[in-house]
This record gives sequence, C-alpha cells and structure tokens, in this order.
Amino acid sequence: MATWFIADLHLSPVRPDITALFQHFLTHQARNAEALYILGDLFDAWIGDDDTSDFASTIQTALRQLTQQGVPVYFMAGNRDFLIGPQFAQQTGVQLLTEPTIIDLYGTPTLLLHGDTLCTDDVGYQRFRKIIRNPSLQRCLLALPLSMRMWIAKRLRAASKTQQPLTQQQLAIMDVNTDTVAETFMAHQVTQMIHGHTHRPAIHQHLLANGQTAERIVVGDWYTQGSMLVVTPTSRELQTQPLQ
Ligand SMILES: [Mn+2]
Repeated sequence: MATWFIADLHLSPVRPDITALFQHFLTHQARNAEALYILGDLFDAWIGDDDTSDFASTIQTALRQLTQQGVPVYFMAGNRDFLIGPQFAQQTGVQLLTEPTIIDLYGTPTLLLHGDTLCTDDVGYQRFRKIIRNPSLQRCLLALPLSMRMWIAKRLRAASKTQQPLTQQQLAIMDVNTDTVAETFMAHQVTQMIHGHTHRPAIHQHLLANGQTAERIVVGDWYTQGSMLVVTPTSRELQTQPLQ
C-alpha cells in the first residue's frame, strides 16, 4: 500500500499528451493507492465548475472512475485552479482540502500545501495572490458569464506567453524563502512538509530554530514528464514517468 502525491500537472486542452499520461496514471499507479493527494495546479486554468467543455468532463470522468473504485482522492487548490469548488467535488467524488492541511502520514504529522505561500521573495506575486484569493472577488468572478471568464483566462494566458525568458534573479525569487519555510514548520509544529508549485522536485532538510531537523518534499511538475511522490510506511520516493 502506498500514498501518492502529485501537483502542477497544468492540464489543458493544448496538451493532450499530458492528459493521456494523467489518465494512464489514474488507471494504473493510482488504482492501487491507499490515497491520492493532488496538491494544486491540476489544471492550467479552471474558470468555474460550470465549465461543460469536453476537456473538463474528460478529466472529471477520469477522477470519478478512480473514486468510484474506492480510492480516496484529495484536492488542494493551486494558484491556477483555485476556482474549483463544491460542484467539482460532487461530480468527481474528490474531497477538497483547505490550505494548509496536516495529515497523519504513516505516523508522521505532515503539512500539505500548494507551495506558493512559501515564495515570499516574490512580493508582486504575493500582492496579486491576496487580491485574487479574496472570497468576495472570487464570488464576483464566478458571477460573470462563463464566456466572459473564458475570455479573461485566454487574455491572461496570452499575456504570460509574451513575457521575456526569466533571468536568474527572477528564477531565484520564484523559489521558496527558507526563513518562511522554517517559520511555517514552527507555526504548525510539524517536521514534515509536502508541496509543489516551484517545479523543483527534491527532498530538502531544514534546521529549525528549536534545533530539530525538518524535511520538505517538493513534488515535480508534469511538463516534459509525469512526476509523483510515492510514500509507504517505510519509504518515500520521487518518481518520473516519461511521456508516451
Ligand atoms: Mn502553482
């Protein structure tokens, strides 16, 4: 038995290869999982649970098949798909987690988060996050007609495509701030944390102010491969799966 963690699949209609790999993952590795945790950015964009596109229903059907087979699937929102809501949960059988959540992972209290809240060096992004994650703004967004939300999402994607390649300094501020990481461990009284978002899969050790050593496991993205973390009572391993 094993517990699987994935994040940052950025599923979208323009990447059918990633969608196919995800479907394969759901019907193979995840099929025998004790639980599957999706730690955000499952979708490159999610404009609301009322999206009835073929793409949205393909993914929802695949998730529903897994939950109907008795595998518990948990979802925590990322910065791309925070508009996933109760209707999505109801249609898929996926259980929504608030961020952050502490789970008991084979006896080790483990903090789960998407990861963007740890990237405090990116001041501009944190400001944007505060605005966009405001519940009343989200209600306003969801009240807009679906076609208008599609238009907004398209414009946002087009805007990010025209950006210049990132400099080393820009890349650095997009990683976690180690002080914020240490504070987060202390605030939640845990010594194990799992997150995604930075697309830098690794297992890091952090020395905390109280002298304890804590471990931070970063789950990789699904851009040129599939990435997953598999945890058993005696092991944890970051894996990749090649595109077909
Ligand atoms: Mn993210």
